[in-house]
Amino acid sequence: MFVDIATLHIKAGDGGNGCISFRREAHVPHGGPNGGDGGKGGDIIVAVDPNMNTLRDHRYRRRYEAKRGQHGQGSDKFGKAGEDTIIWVPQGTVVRHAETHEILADLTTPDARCVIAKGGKGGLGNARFATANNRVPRKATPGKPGEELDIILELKTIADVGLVGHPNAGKSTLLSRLSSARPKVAAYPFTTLVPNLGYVTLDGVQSFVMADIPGLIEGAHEGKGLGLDFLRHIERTKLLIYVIDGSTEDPQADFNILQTELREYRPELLARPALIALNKMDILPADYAPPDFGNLPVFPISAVTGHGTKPMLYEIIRQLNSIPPASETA
Ligand SMILES: Nc1nc2c(ncn2[C@@H]2O[C@H](COP(=O)(O)OP(=O)(O)OP(=O)(O)O)[C@@H](O)[C@H]2O)c(=O)[nH]1
Ligand SMILES: [Mg+2]
Repeated sequence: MFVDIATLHIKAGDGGNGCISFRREAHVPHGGPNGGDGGKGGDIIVAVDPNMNTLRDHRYRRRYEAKRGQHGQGSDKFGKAGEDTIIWVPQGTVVRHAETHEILADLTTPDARCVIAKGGKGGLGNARFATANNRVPRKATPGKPGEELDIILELKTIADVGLVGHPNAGKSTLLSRLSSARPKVAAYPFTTLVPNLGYVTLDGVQSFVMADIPGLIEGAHEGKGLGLDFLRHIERTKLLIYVIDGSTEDPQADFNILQTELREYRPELLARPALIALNKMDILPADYAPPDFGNLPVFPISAVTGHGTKPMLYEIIRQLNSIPPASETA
């Protein structure tokens, strides 16, 4: 499970002030009050953008303000309301009050939106205060301040598919090939130090979430390399993809090492539906015969060129569709 968190400071717009004004026309001796009301300040609204998948964009924009309402004017002109500010978030985002941790909104549907900070009401113009006894009211009220608070956005994503492989096998390359994620790729081991998530689309439809995690080596369960701790990120995936570098001396032995390490971490992981992405086919001879990996389906691919990935994607979708949805426990 990947948890994305962003803390934002938000300030709704202040209300505009009411206006004190009197009619001044040559032929009207005692002009009455005509000060208009101030406009309402803009609200801060949090709304779902179904195309967003992470809170990444909010890490850099920490402060949101909505426009203030305009002040009232003479001639009974009301101030214009301030424009609302919309903070776009991915579906599934929970909005909390940063201090009390109270849930302010839980945006579960693709069209969910919620006012999180209300704009201040506009003040009243003096036209409102005219009475039989007071025809020249010199009174107007100021606009109310807009609400201001710190909020925490929280998004929990469960990856559907986890990539498991040795360092340098091409996991990050595959993720960047299949999704818009841009994890670092380099020709040395342990390039990936923290897991990356990508949203894989097939035939233009968002299909599933794929997680790229750091490479595993023999002895990882004893702490070698980066250890096994990051496997918790893929513990709840429905499907595992073993990314095997087909150009190494013994891809079969590489695969066995991966399985041994997974078994050491959690034997249940071996029972999880899985398939093999036999990678780097572009640098192997055309007559290369894939070794035997037991019962698992093998897809010879090139993460660099994308060759062979489409049939693998169809198989992934097929398998995901045949797995009943996992019950949510956390
Ligand atoms: N020729 C070829 N090279 C590839 C392919 N896939 C990945 N590579 C190269 O292999 C190297 C490692 O790729 P990464 O995607 O960083 O590998 P990784 O599995 O994420 O590695 P770690 O993050 O270290 O665990 C890079 O130099 C890639 O360009 C492929 O299909 N063909
Ligand atoms: Mg990597």
